[in-house]
Amino acid sequence: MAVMDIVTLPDPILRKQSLPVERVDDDLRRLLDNMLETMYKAPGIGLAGIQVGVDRRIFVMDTSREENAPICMINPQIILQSEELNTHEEGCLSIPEYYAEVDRPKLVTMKFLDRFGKEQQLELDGLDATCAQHEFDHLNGALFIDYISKLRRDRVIKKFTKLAKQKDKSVL
Ligand code: GNR
Ligand code: NI
Repeated sequence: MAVMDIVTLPDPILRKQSLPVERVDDDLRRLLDNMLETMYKAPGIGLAGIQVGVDRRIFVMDTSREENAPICMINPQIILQSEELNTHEEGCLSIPEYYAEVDRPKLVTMKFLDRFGKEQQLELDGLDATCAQHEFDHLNGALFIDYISKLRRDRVIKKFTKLAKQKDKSVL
C-alpha cells in the first residue's frame, strides 16, 4: 500500500465534479486501499477521491477509534435524509487546521457499490452521517466552508492562497 499526497485549498481541482466509476476492478480496489492508508495516516475519518487527485465518485471512511471499520463507497447516492438536523464541528484534510460547525441532516440512507461492485444500502447516524455527507459533497466539488458565512469563507481561502504562494516561492 502507499500513502498518497492530499490536495489542499486553494487547488481548483477540489471544485471539480467527479465522474461515475464504470467498473470495479483490482485497480480501483488498490486505489481504495491506498486512500484508506492515506486517511489513517493523516489521520482523518474520511477521504474522497478528488482529495488525492482522482476525479471519480469514490470515498472511504472510518469513524471508529480503532481504525477497524473501513467503509468504501463507489457511486454513492443519498436516497433518504431526515428533516431533523444535527450540528457537528467539521474539519477537512484539504483545509488543514480549520474547523467550523455545520448543520446537516441527522440521518441519511446511502446506496452505493462496495469494493466488490455489489450494491449496498446503509443507514447512517451521528458522526457517520455527517462524514458521509461531507465526503459526498467532495464528489460534487463542494466543501464544508460553503456552509459558513461568505466573510469567514473568503478569509479561509485567502489564508490558504497566501500560504500556497509562500510555499511556491520556497521551492524556486
Ligand atoms: O477527518 C475528517 N474529520 C471530519 C470531522 C467532521 C466532519 C467531517 C470530517 S471528514 C475529515 C476528513 C476529510 O477531509 N474528508 O473529506
Ligand atoms: Ni474533506
